[in-house]
Amino acid sequence: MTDFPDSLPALLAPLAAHSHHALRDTATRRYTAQHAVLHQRLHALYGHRPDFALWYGKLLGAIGSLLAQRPAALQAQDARREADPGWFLDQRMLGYCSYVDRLGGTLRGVAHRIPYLEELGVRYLHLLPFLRPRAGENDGGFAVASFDEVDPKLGENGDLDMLAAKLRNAGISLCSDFILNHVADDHAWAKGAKAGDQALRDYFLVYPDRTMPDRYEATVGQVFPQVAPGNFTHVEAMGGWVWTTFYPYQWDLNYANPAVFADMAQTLLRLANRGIEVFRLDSTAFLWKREGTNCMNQPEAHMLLQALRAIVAIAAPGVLLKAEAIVPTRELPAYLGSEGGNGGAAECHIAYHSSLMAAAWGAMAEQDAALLKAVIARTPALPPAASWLSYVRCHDDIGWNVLKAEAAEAPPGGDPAARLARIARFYTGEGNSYAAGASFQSSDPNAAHGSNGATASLLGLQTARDDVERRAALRRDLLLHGLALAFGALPVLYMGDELAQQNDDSYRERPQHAMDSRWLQRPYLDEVALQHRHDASTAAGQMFMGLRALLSARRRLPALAAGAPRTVLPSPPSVLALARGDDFICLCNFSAQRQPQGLDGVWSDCLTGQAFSGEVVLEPYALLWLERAA
Ligand code: OTU
Repeated sequence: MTDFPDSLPALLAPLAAHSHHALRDTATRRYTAQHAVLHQRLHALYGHRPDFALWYGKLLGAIGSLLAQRPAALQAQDARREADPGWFLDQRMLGYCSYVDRLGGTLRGVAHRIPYLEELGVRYLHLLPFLRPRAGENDGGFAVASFDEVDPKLGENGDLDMLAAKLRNAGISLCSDFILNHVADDHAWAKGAKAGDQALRDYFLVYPDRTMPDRYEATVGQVFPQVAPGNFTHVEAMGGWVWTTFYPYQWDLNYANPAVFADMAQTLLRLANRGIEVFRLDSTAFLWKREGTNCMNQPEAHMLLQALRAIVAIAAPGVLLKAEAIVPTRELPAYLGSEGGNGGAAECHIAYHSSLMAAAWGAMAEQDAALLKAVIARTPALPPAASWLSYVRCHDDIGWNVLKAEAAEAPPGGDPAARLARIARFYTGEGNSYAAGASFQSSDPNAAHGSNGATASLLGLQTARDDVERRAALRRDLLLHGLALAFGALPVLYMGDELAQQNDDSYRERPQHAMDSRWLQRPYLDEVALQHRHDASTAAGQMFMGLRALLSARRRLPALAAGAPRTVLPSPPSVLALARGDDFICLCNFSAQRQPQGLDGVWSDCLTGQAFSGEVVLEPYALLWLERAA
C-alpha cells in the first residue's frame, strides 16, 4: 500500500518549480482531505496489480502538473467555490442546453447569444458535444475522435477558451459532455489498437469469439435494439468482438485497465483547465462490466466516480461533475454519493432526475399524478452540496423503463410494461391523443423503450386546430416547466422549448440521421420565433413570457432553492400539490377537467397576487404557484 507521506511528494513535485508557495500549501491541504478516499477507491480497483504503487505515484504527478498548469482565473474561482460548496444550489441557478451549431453556428457564434441567455437568466450553459467527432456517423458527437481538439466545423481550440472565458465573465458556467464510457473507432487509441498496439488494445474489451459476448448478452440490455442490436461488434482488424454498448463505432473503454482511468482523469483536468466548469458524465452507469449482471450501476462504477471526484477536488475544485445515468429511481441517489452509504464518499455534484422527467410526461398522458407522486416518494434527501437536475426535455428520448418500479406500484398498478407502452403509444399520437411524436427503438407497440419529439409537439401545439387547443397545449407546456422549476433542483431548459419550437422532421432526409428519431427534437434556434418572443399574439411569445414570469418569481423565492424541503400534500388523483417548505406550494392539474384543491390558510398567486383560502379550483392543465399570504 502506498502510504500518505510517500505519495504527497509525487503530487507536489511538479509544483516545486511553481513560484507560489501558496499553491503547494493548497495542494497539500486538498490532498490531505482527499487522500483516504482516492487511495482506497483506486487500491480497491487496481491494488491487486504489482505496479499499483508506481502507477498511483505517476497519476499523482500528472494531477500535480495539471494543477500547476491551471490558469490563475480558474484557481481563483476554485478558491471561491471551495469556500461556498453549495454555490450551484441557489434558486437563481438556471441551465440551458443546446448544440453549438443549432444555437450559434460555431463556438464564436454562441458568444453572440450571451445577451439572449442573460435575458433568460441562464447561469449554466450545456453545449452538446463539440470536440472532434468521428468522421461520418458520430451519434451527434457522442463518438469522440479526439478529446483535445474542437470539432473543426465549430471552430478551433482558441475559440473554446475564448467562449469559456466570455461565459465565465457573464456569470455563466460552461458545461460539456465528458463521454467517458467509449471513444470513436477512429480515436487514436482505437486506431492504435487496430494497428496491433497491445497496450492500446487493452483499452478496450475484445473477445476472440462469441463465447463471452453471448454470456454477457444473456443479462445485458440493449440501448439501440433496432438500429444497433446487441452490445458487441465484430472488428476484423481487432480479430474479434469489441464491446459496443451503443453504436458499433462507439467502443466501450475498459476501466478494469488502470491506464484507461488515468488517461481519462487527466483528459478531464485538461478540459477543466480550458474553462469548462461542469462535466456531464455521459453513460456513466455503464462504466464497469460484470458477467451475470446488466453491467450498469456496478459498485466499481461508483468507486471510479468517487476517485474522479477526489481528483477534481484536488486539482479543480471549482468544477462540478454531473451524472448522466438514465436508470431506475432507486439507483439514482448513489450517483450523488452519501454521507452514510458508499463508504461515506462524495460522488457527483449533480444527477439528472430522469425518473422525475419521465413520470411528469407519464402523468400528462394518464391525466393522473400517481406515477409522479411515486417517484417523488422514492426521491431521498440528498447529501449537502449535491443537487438533482430537473428538465422537461433534452436531446435524447424520454426513456420509459426507468419507471418500471413506479408503474407497478402506483395506482392503478397492473402490468408495468403494458402501462408504459400505453404512455409511449400516447406520445406517438395514437387514438385521440394530441401528441405528435415518435417511438424510439421499439417496433413492438406493446413494449416501451423511448419516445421522441419536441416538447410543444408532444403536448399538442403541433396538432392544435384552434385557439382553445393552442392555449391548452401551452398550459401543458408551462405546467411541465413550472414543475421542473419548482421541484428543487438545477433546472435546465432545452433550446427551443422557451419558444415552443416544434418537431424538426428534416432528419428523415439525412441518411446518417434518418434511423434515429431523436433528431426530431434537435432543431436550429428559430430566428422568427426569437423575434416574436415578446409578442403575446404568438405561441413563441406566450411561452417565452410565461416562462420568464415563472423564472422571475423563482429567483425571489428561496423556498425553490435545490436543497429546500419538499413535501407532497394530499390532492385529487390528477393533481400534484408539491410544498416547498411551509410557505410555497406548486399545484399542477394534469387533467383536462377542473379540479378542486384544499388549502390550509391564506395564499397568494406568486404571479398575479390573487388571494386564495380554503380551496382553489384548478383549471384544466393549470399550474399554480402559491406563496403563503403575509
Ligand atoms: C447518452 O445516451 C447520450 O445522451 C446519447 O445522446 C448518446 O447517444 C449515448 O449516451 C451514447 O453516448 O442514458 O447513459 O436511450 O438516450 O442511451 C446513456 C438512448 C444514456 C440514450 C441513452 C443515453
